[in-house]
Amino acid sequence: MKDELPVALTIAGLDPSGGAGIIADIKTFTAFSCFATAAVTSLTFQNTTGVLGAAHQTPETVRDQILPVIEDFRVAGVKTGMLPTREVIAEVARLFRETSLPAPVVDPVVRSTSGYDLIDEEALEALKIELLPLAQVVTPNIPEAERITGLRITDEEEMRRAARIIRELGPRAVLIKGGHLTDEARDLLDDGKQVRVYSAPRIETRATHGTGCTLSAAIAACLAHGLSLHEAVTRAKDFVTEAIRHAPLIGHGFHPVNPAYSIRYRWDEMNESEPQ
Ligand code: PXL
Repeated sequence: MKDELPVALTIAGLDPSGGAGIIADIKTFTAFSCFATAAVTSLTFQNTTGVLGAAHQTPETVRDQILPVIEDFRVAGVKTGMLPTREVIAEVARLFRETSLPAPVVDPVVRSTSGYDLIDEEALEALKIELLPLAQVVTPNIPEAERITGLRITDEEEMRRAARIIRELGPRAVLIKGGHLTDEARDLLDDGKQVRVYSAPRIETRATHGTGCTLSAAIAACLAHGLSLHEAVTRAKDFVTEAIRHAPLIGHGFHPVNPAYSIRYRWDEMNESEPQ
């Protein structure tokens, strides 16, 4: 029987202001009826206006968070987000090679929306060499795809070329998010057999903090439920559009998306029945 509540794991950074990183991932897993688990790779200091700094975890503390979880639970879906150092990436890659963890959705987080480098240059190389070959799917946005390939990407043809180059690094599939490019949010999935384009209306908004984290977590959750990658991307993209639409306009910078828009413990129902 399929698990009703499959366990999903995020290995990512903590954004204490709640918009991105593991907090966005946990909300997303929960919205997709997964049981959320999380290992912190870096404690960042930030709000919606920018990132002030970060205290990175060590390979040992990352491993020591993950091992007890996978010894106890069968993890059905995994995503990785901010992996700040070469050493943390090497350890995470080793865990994927040596344990029962399923192949991850890798969100190759490089820089925050506000322009802060969340990982260093050595870490980018380690990501390419050590982690991408183990990925089920890797989900760069345009700037990340440019950093990984060294290409300038200004149109869909160049997105296709970049996807092919990234696929040659070893992941089973590559999803390049074209949101930075055109009037539509057009994403391109290359799985080696087929190239598909997924399109959604681009919403004119400053509520974009956490979109990448939410998308990759939603894909991992759908894969944990046993959906195909195509179905997972379709549902995840639709979910991100809704999370942007329902974003609370809080904070003075890029507002956080709201992956919890559908989660309420009878809140509306109970408050509606209360006398004014
Ligand atoms: O959106 C990329 C991202 C991922 N993870 C963490 C972040 C950010 C952006 O700020 O803070 C922890």
